[in-house]
Amino acid sequence: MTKSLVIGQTNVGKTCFAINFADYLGIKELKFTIRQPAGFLSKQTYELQTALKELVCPEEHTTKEIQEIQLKLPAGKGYQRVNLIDSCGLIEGIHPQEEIRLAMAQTLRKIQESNIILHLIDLSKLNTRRLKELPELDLEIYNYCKTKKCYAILANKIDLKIARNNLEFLQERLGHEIIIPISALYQQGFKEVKKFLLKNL
Ligand SMILES: Nc1nc2c(ncn2[C@@H]2O[C@H](COP(=O)(O)OP(=O)(O)OP(=O)(O)O)[C@@H](O)[C@H]2O)c(=O)[nH]1
Ligand SMILES: [Mg+2]
Repeated sequence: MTKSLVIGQTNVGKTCFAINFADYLGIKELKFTIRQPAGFLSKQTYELQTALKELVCPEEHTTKEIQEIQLKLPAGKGYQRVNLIDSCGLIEGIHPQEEIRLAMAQTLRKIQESNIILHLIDLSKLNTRRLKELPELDLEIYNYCKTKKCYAILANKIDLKIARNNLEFLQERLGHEIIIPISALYQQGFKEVKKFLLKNL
């Protein structure tokens, strides 16, 4: 089955996107397969609201493992299946906690195994940088994935005013065609994400 990895810095909205995108596709019960960095595998089923409450959080590194959900995308008279993989957020430099370092290494391994990369960038964070420059980590993901993988940037938190101002900067810097503006929280831009996935399954 096609594997689509949701990747990005910590706290950009990866888990919120994975859960709400599943909701958008009509999934009532979220069945996660959880892969710990040490290799242990478990399953967990959530109601939508419980998943949002327990797994989405303003703290950094809420997700410390791989969380996979199987999605069915309506295509013609049938469905196309895709495995949506939520991952531990990445940071620049070396994290002091071993648990997080191992989880980040697991995320990096998943890049190799995945067919499609959905790279989330938090638009609202872009202008906290003095030169309005893109974070090095996002540039590295972009440079690696754009040539090797089927790749899109999901420019997240477009519901925030500050984010809308920064979208233009991102588009100028990396090109319009690769960027899909979304709000993971309010399910905006999901039609375009679905279209992108269907085109590439
Ligand atoms: N305004 C706004 N907030 C969002 C959006 N998406 C996510 N958030 C908020 O951003 C915070 C982080 O969301 P998560 O989904 O936990 O982010 P993550 O990337 O999975 O974070 P880690 O697992 O900790 O790396 C939460 O407080 C969310 O409510 C969005 O589209 N708009
Ligand atoms: Mg998360």
